[in-house]
Amino acid sequence: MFKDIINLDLKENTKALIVSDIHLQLPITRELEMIQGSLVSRINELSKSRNAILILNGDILELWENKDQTVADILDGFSKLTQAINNFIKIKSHKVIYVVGNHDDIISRSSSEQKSLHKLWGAEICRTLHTYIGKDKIRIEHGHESDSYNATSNQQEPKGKKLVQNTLPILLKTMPSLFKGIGDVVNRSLLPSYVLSNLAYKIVAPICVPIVLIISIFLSIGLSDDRYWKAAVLVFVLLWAVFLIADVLLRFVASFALGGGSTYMKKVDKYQKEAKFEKIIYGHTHQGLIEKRNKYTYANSGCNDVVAFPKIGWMGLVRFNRYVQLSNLNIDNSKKDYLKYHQEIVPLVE
Ligand SMILES: [Mn+2]
Repeated sequence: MFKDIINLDLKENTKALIVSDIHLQLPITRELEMIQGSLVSRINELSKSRNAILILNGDILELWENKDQTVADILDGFSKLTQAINNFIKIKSHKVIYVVGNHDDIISRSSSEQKSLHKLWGAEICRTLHTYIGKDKIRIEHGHESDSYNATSNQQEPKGKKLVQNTLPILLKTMPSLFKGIGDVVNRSLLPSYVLSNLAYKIVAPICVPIVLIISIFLSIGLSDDRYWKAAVLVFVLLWAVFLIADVLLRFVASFALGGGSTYMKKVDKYQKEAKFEKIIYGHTHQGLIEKRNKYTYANSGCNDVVAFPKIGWMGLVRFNRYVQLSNLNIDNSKKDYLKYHQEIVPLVE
């Protein structure tokens, strides 16, 4: 039931909707309910086309974080989405293709999970989807193999999986105020900034600053020596400067060390030299876009998930806001410019 490569011939006037990185898991939160509603309406819209394909480009299900949840559990839980997909495949010329990602990689190895996916969503399952439009060879993959932290080729368990399953739960348990929500940070070079901003806004500013100030003022009055409160203020000014400088330095180091950004794109360029294609459609990074490279076009289907973006906050210290990102790529092979990216960003009120 699982194929390494599916070759797909697109009939004339075919529309394809490509979505990825939804990380569906139970229980259904307010954000997941919003995402489900949006997906249902996009699938219903796609259903109106006679020839239509729904391409689920990996990490649709979150099977790393919750090892006890099965494909069937999650698909049954998201009943509105399952219903919409069932209505979609009732039409004979419609197809659902599930490309396996890293967070749902178990599907590529478990035939019972493949059966659930086939039975409940009517999906054909693969690692790579190949199709042609005109002279263009288009390769559709989740994209984790071009990410050294999540590639499966070199080692048994990718580092990303160990991080999600072993390291992150410990950090969340011991220091929740610093690490909660870190998985929503899209840009890897900002991961240290996220921890630093939590340290500044959740611990230093509301707890440490008032306590030290009160004690120093108390000592200044009690001992009639104003050097105490002056020393405390000086320490905080220095600390503020340290935060600003550390943020810049850590961003710089992380941009090289954590494998995102240009490091990732170099791998994709290298991959194009081996696999030869005119267009590649990835997911995985959660950063949706269509970009012309030297010899090919790189497109990314973004994500349908909660994301955290930085902004400059109080006294120039970076802070993060959470949003729901709803994105997809569309293929319409009746058009010359057949590939389009669309995204919506909905702010979340905490
Ligand atoms: Mn992924």
